[in-house]
Amino acid sequence: MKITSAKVIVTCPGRNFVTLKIMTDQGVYGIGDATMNGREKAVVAYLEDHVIPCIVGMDPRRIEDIWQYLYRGAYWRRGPVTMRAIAAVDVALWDIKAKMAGMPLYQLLGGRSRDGVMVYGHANGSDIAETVDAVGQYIDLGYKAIRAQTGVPGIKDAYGVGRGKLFYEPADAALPSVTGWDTRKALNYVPKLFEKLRETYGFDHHLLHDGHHRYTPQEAANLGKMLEPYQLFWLEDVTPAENQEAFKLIRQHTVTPLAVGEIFNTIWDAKDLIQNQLIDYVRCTIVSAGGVTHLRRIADLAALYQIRTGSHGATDLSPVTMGTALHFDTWVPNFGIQEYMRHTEETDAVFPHDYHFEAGELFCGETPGHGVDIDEELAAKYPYKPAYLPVARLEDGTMWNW
Ligand code: KDG
Ligand code: MG
Repeated sequence: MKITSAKVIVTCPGRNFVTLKIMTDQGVYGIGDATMNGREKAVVAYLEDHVIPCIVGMDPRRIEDIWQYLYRGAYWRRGPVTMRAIAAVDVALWDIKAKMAGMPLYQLLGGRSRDGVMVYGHANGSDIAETVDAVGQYIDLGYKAIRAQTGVPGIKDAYGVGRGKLFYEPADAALPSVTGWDTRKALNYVPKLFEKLRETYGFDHHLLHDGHHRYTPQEAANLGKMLEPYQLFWLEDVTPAENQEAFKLIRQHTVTPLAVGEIFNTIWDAKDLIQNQLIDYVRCTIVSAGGVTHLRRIADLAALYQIRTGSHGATDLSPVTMGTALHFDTWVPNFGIQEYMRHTEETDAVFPHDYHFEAGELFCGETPGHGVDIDEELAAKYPYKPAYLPVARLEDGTMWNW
């Protein structure tokens, strides 16, 4: 069996997505997601100029060997562009293998470990009252877990506050828009949101919060401690994780569970955090961390330390990643939770898929493969549109972490 050709499809049904389609001499094809929010074309060039010419003619059944060829063979290891390109190939090849086997992907991974996959949705508002209402809407929709983000008085466009309902798109301008940040104001305000949420809805639902890399380790420890009475499911990306040791300080001061990993690309980014038991959930997902083949290694390492998965699932991860992640979640023994930020109707139409939401859980389908396709004709109607994530500055103009 041979790979005969491959192509990259870029489409913007409300936001940009980069999709790789691999064709074979047996008529079976597979698709993988290669989207990198705000830097899409870098991955397109990597795939078109440096990956596709190498894999045409290879045996698509040799998934592991092709993964190693692309990782070791590039010499330049790791990094978000390389690992997304590898992920796109890997997912397309798993799709092909599962289609050839006539099985849904989760069966090839080891079979079903659970019926449904608990997801969390994004509730947000411009202030506490609006966010409390938004959380109520998710509860009415049957969600068991909800991430809550609020605008903070005095901060321009605090992270996570959207314009739409059930989904929002942070990459919203042809050049990065400038948002603000002030840690003191956030530390004074965010705990009040969770106090109000528990007072209003009690303790039956899981609540989550994303710090989006804004706090220093000491400030993060302080936030974790202040949130303890509200029993969060997790506090996410509370400080940047390039220095994995930073989490020691946070861990020494708070029992609020910690989640990290949506911008990690390899097991090496998470190794010290996992082996020193500095986190509770690892948030790497299919597209950013080298596909199914590599994510499985991360999850297996995490399992040794009772750390569970919590795959990133924002709107910039295409339905191809969501579908594949759901097969992964259905199998992985140390599953924690899956993020689920809904896509627009336009996006769902471009990527026909067989997963569905019911009572706070997502269910992958039984179609052979990962269950997600791309309607190329429809995709062509939505040409690429430059869109960047915002940047953040402190009040005095200093650049901060968005
Ligand atoms: O492209 C960036 C988004 O994926 C990110 O800001 C979303 O932090 C995020 C989350 O937790 O979903
Ligand atoms: Mg996040």
